[in-house]
Amino acid sequence: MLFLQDSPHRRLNPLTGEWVLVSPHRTKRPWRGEMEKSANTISPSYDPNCYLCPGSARANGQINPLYDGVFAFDNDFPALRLDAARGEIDDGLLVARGEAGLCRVICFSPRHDLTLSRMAIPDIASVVGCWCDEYRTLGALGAVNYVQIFENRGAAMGASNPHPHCQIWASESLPNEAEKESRAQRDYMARRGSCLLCDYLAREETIGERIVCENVAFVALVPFWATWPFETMVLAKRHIGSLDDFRPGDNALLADLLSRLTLRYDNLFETPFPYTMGFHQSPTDGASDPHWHFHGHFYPPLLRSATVRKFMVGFEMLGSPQRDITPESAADRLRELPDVHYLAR
Ligand code: H2U
Ligand code: ZN
Repeated sequence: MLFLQDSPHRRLNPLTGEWVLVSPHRTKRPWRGEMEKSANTISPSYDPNCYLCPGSARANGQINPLYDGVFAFDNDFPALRLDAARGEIDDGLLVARGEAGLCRVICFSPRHDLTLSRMAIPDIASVVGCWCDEYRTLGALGAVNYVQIFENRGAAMGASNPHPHCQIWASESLPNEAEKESRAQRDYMARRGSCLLCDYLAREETIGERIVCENVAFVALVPFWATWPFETMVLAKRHIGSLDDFRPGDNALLADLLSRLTLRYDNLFETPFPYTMGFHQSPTDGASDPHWHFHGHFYPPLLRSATVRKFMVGFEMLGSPQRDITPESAADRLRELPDVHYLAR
């Protein structure tokens, strides 16, 4: 299919029903725009001014314990509260509803200077174990119907602190992305009698050209419909709906995959690679969701170097997202990188 590599075309994201414009012929265009500052400063392993380090005082005055593994706490500035007012308006045009929920912060490590990409796999497996516990505990709350785990890494993605951490927002409603993906997976299963992402993964395993790395339980690939230059998806190979369906051994296998993917990202431009990542999984509303397939998304903004990022502006804000380098060439580049971290070589 030559047009996919050298001619403008649109690709459909079957999880959202949205199109991305791919313009592979544009990759040689000169760049005179903004250069992001390289973030290659080495952090200390403990920062007395960091509110996430063990023993530090947080903004609300609480003192963190001297934790030595993973540490989870209620966000001191939560976007959602369990005691939100129960208001509702709907006149057909002005529609609003009170939204209950809660927000957590998870520190991955007591070490201020580490990142997932540089943590030992058993330590990342403890983070995965914490995500499983949080998904179960938060999901069991009557007011919580969806649990969104996400990490904003790097100043370029708006992270407020380099200490390795993620957030969890547990909400009453399905957020927009989960809602779109839920509908698409449900419709696909109703139409075809099989799972959208199981079928997609089988296709990608046969073709092979968009796969970045894999182990027996998980695979990382650049989706056919990726919008960010080095966007990837992490897919469970078994048809499981959520972290609640993990078997013994899966925590370490997801940790292994996350380690190999994130250190490839760092190796790409030899810089701590910024991204927003997170997992999409079954809602916790008690309904049966056989159509849901557990997966993660990595959305990194960097395009050509540690200092050149992609902006989603112009046509992308008003029309559709657009990319120049093809998902296939992004996958080639990521796959060929060594899976030893550049700082450890
Ligand atoms: P981000 O780096 O992704 O913004 O996450 C940091 C979160 O930590 C943010 O949501 C919370 C902020 O509200 N926080 C606390 O809960 N306590 C603090 O003392 C500072 C920051
Ligand atoms: Zn810290």
